[in-house]
Amino acid sequence: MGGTGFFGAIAPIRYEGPKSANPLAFRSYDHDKLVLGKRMEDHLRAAICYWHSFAYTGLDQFGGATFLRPWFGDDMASARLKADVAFEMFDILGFPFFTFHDRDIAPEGASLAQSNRNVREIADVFARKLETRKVKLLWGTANLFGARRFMAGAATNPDPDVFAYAAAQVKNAIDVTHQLGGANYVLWGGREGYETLLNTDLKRELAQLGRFLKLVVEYKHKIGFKGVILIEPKPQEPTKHQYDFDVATVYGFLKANGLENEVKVNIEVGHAVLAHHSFEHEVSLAAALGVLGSVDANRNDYQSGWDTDQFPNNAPELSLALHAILKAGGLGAGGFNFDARARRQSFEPIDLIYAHIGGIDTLARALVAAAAMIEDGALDRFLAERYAGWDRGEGAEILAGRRGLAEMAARVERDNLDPQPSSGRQEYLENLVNRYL
Ligand code: XUL
Ligand code: CO
Repeated sequence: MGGTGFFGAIAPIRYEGPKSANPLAFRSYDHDKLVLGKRMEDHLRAAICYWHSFAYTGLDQFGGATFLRPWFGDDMASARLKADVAFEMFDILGFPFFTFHDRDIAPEGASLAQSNRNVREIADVFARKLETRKVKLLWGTANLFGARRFMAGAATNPDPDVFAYAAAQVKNAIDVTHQLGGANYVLWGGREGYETLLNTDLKRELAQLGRFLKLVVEYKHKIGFKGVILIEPKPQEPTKHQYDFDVATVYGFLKANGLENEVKVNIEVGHAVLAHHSFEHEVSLAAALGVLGSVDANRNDYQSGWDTDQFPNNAPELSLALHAILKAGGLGAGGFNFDARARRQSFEPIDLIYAHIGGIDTLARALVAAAAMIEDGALDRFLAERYAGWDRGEGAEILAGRRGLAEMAARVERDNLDPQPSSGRQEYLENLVNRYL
């Protein structure tokens, strides 16, 4: 037992293969294993998030903290202890990345200047730890939703001084993300939405949000930050109606602000479910629109209607999304960030480890199944054949804009066209997917 002693005698987790009964071993995640010619670790780019693992206390609507962590406190000594424990966990799990909000890593001070100094002080602690480790920063972000001042929104607040305060906080968060070599910077609009239109000027708020995003992009270029700016869609919670509802809504917003080539999306599995989409729908749409950035890996309860942030455990379901990601050429600078928390009864340090082992093993199994789908090619062949008419002849002419309604009408009538449907073969295809799992 070394360091803080928080994790006791838990040794670094190793791959032992699917036959292993050791609960402290990976059974599917073999980081060096080549999948479609690329290391598993490089496909998944897994990250441990700071907030759920080290800041969440176990509280819910009906009860307070159940996690009794020795670093729970509002002082810098606690923040340093938290950083030590966090990096011990990064060492144990060996994932290549981590993520954080500014407020996860350091306490708020008496002024924003002090709060920002606190964040920079812990970022310096991180910087020193990163020198001797392989773990890197996948993304940083600012918490613009927890503090009382943000109750009516950050960028979308009726008070421009709150906008300015949020901008000052984001500037600092981008600065430390840049300093730490972050691969991305995330904006999740936690309070960017509304409860009732009776007190909300929706048109103004959308314009404010657009201005804020433009400022973030401008600043990124000004300081030479090469990471990708990501927006994380979510349909509801905390507000009744969030402006970044889903991938389609965010894309429309980016287009309206001319930012579709500057900003991508960070898609969270549970948020897709809350928007009544499947995760693979959100991934496929983002890929089709050219804005697929990164993933917040978790799962949501299908009945609750609120955000449950559980660890992934359903490989068959995730394999379809992994298939879409592989077809899109991967996540690039993105990765799979475990935006997931152990349940409030799972309060022991070892529960954090079990949770992440299960999460990454699930992703690894889904990845291997998705790679088998690609290698076999049957799914892709089916699609290619189904749409082949668009690759040639009249289909290609229509797409290229060389046929008007009148010309098509003339051809259909002249040739007495009577198109016959062909089977969509859904059950056949579903059976096929099950063969790869
Ligand atoms: C909230 C959520 C956030 C973002 C980062 O539902 O997912 O944790 O991922 O702010
Ligand atoms: Co998230």
